[in-house]
Amino acid sequence: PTIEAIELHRLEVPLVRPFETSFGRETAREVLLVRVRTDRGDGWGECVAGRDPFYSGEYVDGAASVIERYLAPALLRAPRPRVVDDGRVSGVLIEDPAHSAGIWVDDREQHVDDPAADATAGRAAASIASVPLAASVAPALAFVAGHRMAKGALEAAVLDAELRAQGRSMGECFGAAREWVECGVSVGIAPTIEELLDEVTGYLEEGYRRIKLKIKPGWDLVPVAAVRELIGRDAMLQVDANTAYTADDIPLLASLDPFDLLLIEQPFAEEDLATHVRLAEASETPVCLDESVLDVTTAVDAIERGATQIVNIKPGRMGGYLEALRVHEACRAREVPVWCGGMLETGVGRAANVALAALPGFTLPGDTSASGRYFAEDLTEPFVLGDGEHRGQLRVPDAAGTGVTVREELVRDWAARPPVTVS
Ligand code: OSB
Ligand code: MG
Repeated sequence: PTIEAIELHRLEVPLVRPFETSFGRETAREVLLVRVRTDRGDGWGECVAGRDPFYSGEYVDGAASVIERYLAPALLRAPRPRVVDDGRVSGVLIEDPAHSAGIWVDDREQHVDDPAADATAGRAAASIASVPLAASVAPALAFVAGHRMAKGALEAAVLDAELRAQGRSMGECFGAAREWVECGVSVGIAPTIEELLDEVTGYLEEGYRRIKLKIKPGWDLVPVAAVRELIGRDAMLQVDANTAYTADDIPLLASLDPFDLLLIEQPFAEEDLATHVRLAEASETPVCLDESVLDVTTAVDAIERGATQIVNIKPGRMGGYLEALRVHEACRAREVPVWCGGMLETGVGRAANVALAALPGFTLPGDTSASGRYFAEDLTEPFVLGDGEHRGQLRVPDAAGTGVTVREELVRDWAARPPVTVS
């Protein structure tokens, strides 16, 4: 396909209940959707940036601005990618006037005659070569520093359009290993312990397989102890601090060990791997990075240094699904379990996350909750937890692209600003 225009849609979607973390409280999701129009049909992507630059430096006004001013114009002018598949190597070559040799997208050359070549790497290499337009997005946008969430939204929209044109699903493209994925739920900081326990009870009744509690200084040991007592020894429980602690808190965090948590997520600052290493050494509970993992390079570095024993994969934070696939592979090769994080996505982003969570390295339940955990009404057909043998699971969409349909009347009705078109 050829990209003809890029539209930005800004919406505000109320949350069914406020979501409070160590960095703030949200009562509505400010959504930025990107629609890519091509000569072979459209694709949609969701930007995961929040209203404020509190989780990371990115925020939705900034993402919309950088897309409109820099990223969308560059993508519309980008050279067409060329697929190279000569039986020995397969990948995507982008001929860039600034690089005499062009840019080679796939970093894992697949030598098909090499018996030592890893079968998983081969599958992923093939999947990238099958979506040359999506694979060309990151290189075309690399001249802009940072802004991974903005770039990831564009890549997701291009990937959706390209796969729809091929009649292929995201799950098939990514290499999904299952048709249903196990779901956890991320539980915000509550006004009281009683309200927290009520909320957790409701989620367990709905079937969620794992509870994640948001914690911060002053809201940690007591809620963790209360929820562990409520749900019993065997239920999966983990915590997420969103960078709220410092090195002085290592003894306090290590004192969570008796509660048998699956993991403790990002207790310290994004750039502070060293303190995460110290906690990992001082505590039995595995440390899991979220904010610190920006791409495959930072993921491998954090693993090798001992700063993370488990990785939260959020494609938006890593600049897109194709980089998320690389992180998944790197973790799998090192036997590091991964799980799919969430950013309160609507059905647009959720559909792609659920497809990603079906990959073999995703061995822990993700923050891929049902639509109803966030919204009374979703922008797509809702994601609903299964029952019977699929209790606590979501089905991986199998129709082309994301596999879900954006309800355009809702995009209009819930618009917070007029749409912007770049062409
Ligand atoms: O740290 O995982 C996080 C939501 C917004 C920003 C950051 C985070 C979260 C969540 C919710 O924990 C995950 C979800 O249910 O989408
Ligand atoms: Mg997190």
